[in-house]
Amino acid sequence: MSLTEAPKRSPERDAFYTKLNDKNFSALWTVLNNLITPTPKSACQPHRWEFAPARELLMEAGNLITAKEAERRVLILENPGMRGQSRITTSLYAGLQLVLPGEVAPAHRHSQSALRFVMEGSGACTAVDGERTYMEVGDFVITPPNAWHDHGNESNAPMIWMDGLDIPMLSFFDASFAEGLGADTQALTKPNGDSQARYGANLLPVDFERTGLSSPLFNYPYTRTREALEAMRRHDEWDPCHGLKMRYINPLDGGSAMPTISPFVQLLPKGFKTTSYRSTDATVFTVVEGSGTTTIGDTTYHWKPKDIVVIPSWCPVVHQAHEDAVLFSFSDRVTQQKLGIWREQRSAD
Ligand code: GTQ
Repeated sequence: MSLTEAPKRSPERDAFYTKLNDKNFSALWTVLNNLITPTPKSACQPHRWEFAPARELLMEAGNLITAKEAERRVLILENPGMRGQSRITTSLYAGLQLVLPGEVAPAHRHSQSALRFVMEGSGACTAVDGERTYMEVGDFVITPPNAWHDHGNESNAPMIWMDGLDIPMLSFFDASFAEGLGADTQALTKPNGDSQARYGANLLPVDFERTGLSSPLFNYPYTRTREALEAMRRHDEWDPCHGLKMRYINPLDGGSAMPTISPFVQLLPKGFKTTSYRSTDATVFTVVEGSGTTTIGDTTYHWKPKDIVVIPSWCPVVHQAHEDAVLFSFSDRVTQQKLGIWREQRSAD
């Protein structure tokens, strides 16, 4: 028996395998090398989606169906190695959502966690658990598991954001629950900015009791993120693999802002080239500012603002910034860390 090679077949063995198959058995030694691989083997492929053609298709969708009829008018980013499975990585889903002026995406809730990363538009809003937030380009917004949420656009321009959800992960665990509210919008029980005031000022209500694993903050505005990155570039050393890379945290415990998804933002200064890096969390990134290239294995992808790139597990990655660049990314790192299976390798050539 070998971890890398299956034993030879023979007519006698094949006959036995057929007999096993009829009784809902199979022989481990015929599949072991594919089950327990020396390093990650994934169907997930690296890929880049350019924003401009994606936007054209979204606008075409906008003429075909309303947000209300669609429930969510989203173009799913299908990983080329896993077509038809609604996955951008093995464990994560991503899509591009369009809400046109005057539209609503009706209130519903589900056990899947969602993040929004705003790509275009200004002043559309999402309501989460009785509170509304208005969204701007670069804002990172969370819908925690089982939270009622609806989206609206009272501005006079289209609003486009990237959705990231843990849909494949919950399918894997057969743990999907969902329901509609039966109304376009949920009742608002809190003033705008309530959670920012309560949890976003390094303060907590004195008798605060935690209810879920998600951050009590649900909008991380880009203006504050960008200011932080800019202030740090004057003092911090650049990390050879990451430039200046930050995690979006849950202020209650410093862990990931979301229970199953790790969101990040990073600054790469003009001319910076990272050293090769790989990790077991397949990562999706989108470009907020700047342009550059990312080499994944032996393929190089050029990127510019709003493009989306997926990096599969354990593929060596090198980023190069042609101008000051800001990348937003997300992966299942926090889940892998909770399970004790996450690995990384710096200088992964
Ligand atoms: O906005 O609630 O891309 O429920 C997929 C499922 C977005 C949403 C998606 C969803 C949503």
